Amino acid sequence: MTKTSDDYMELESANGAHNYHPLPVVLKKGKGVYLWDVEGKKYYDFLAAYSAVNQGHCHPKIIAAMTEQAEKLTLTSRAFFNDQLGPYEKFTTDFFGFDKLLPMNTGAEAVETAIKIARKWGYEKKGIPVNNAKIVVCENNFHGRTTTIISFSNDPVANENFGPYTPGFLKIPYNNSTALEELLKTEPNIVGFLVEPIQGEAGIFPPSNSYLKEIKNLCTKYNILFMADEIQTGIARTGSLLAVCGNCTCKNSCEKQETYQRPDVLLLGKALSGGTYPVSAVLADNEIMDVIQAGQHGSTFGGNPIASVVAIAALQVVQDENLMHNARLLGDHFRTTLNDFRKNSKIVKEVRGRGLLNAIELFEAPNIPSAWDICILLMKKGLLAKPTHGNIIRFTPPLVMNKMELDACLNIIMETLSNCETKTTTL
Ligand code: IF1
Repeated sequence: MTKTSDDYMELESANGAHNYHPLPVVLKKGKGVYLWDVEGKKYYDFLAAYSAVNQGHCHPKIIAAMTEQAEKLTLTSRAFFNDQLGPYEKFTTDFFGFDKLLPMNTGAEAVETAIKIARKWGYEKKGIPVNNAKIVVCENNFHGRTTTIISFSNDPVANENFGPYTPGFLKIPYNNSTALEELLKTEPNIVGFLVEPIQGEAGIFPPSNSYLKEIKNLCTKYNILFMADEIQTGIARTGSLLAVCGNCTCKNSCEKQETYQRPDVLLLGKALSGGTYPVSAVLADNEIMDVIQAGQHGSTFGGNPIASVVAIAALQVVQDENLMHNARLLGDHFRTTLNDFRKNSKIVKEVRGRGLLNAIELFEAPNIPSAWDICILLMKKGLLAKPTHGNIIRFTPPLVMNKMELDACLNIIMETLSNCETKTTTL
């Protein structure tokens, strides 16, 4: 007998750890901007697996690269060389303009890698007394789920009862370069500043226009590493190749561009594989990356042949289809349209974002539906988006969406919100 959505949800509930609370939809197929559930209902994907599927579901070029490689060689470990890692490292360091790449699998591993690099660089290149290195992070950061990373989270849901916590992190408010400078003036053992160029989990908060430039300058002035976590914001999501590229839409990050605030350490994940495979990477120049020598860091799967070919294909698609440009145009249209709607709305408090990394924040009141309620209504109308923090909805579709599809989605969103407005007045 064929299983229904309810059957699959029951199976997970009975046999899987309850570490997620998904929307009640069971998906079995994806193509481009569309997803289908097990009953065959079609949806617009407005999450894109948290920006991992920027290139759209099952992009034929990425899938072809993956399946062709899967039939040849999947994993050698780094005990031996393989014929795909070198070409991938060459392609990707050229693509982003760094000397070296260190391959890992998940975003959290890339963050852990960056932390290890920064500490070792601090001891060996900066002469910080051993075991005294400090890394500055921001309040409301999200960098992953490992014990060290949650140690510097200030979200109790993420870190409560998971202590003892890893020491060596200092927290400052996000989007406040003065706070960074104050700290740098007084604390000599700082080795780096780890930051999301646009905070994601916190609710999609683009910083002020000058913030990235200010923090980049401070990192240079005080000789600490500017470590940009672009795991979510990178790879065309925000309308440029990287969020640190600013308003440049060229196909490669380029140092000539005035708006480009080049990080010392660049962290990538998610869309580096187009959501087909866990692929993450840390990029840096030689004087930084060379602190890591044989045996000091690694991973069984990091740099495997499938990941290597998949990542090249995924980046090639971003470039060939100029997804940064599309993300920028559609993102502007998305925010303009919803901001017009907001002017007459009693439930939409704010529309914000950059490129196709957007969120709407709802007013909170007993008669106003929650973000969850609205996501359920959107789901019924065939659009999948994700609530965060009770009153925020993230809207992050695959970047291969076209204007007609986006307009259809905007109609679904505004119709759903309008229905709630009508109900709000009668309550
Ligand atoms: C979950 C959010 C997205 C990240 C940044 C590192 C990682 C992430 C900036 C770790 C991961 C995820 C993981 C996902 C929810 C999610 C998320 F809502 F929390 F903020 F994307 F929007 N740096 N982000 O955003 O990467 O180890 O997961 O590969 O369910 O925890 P990972």
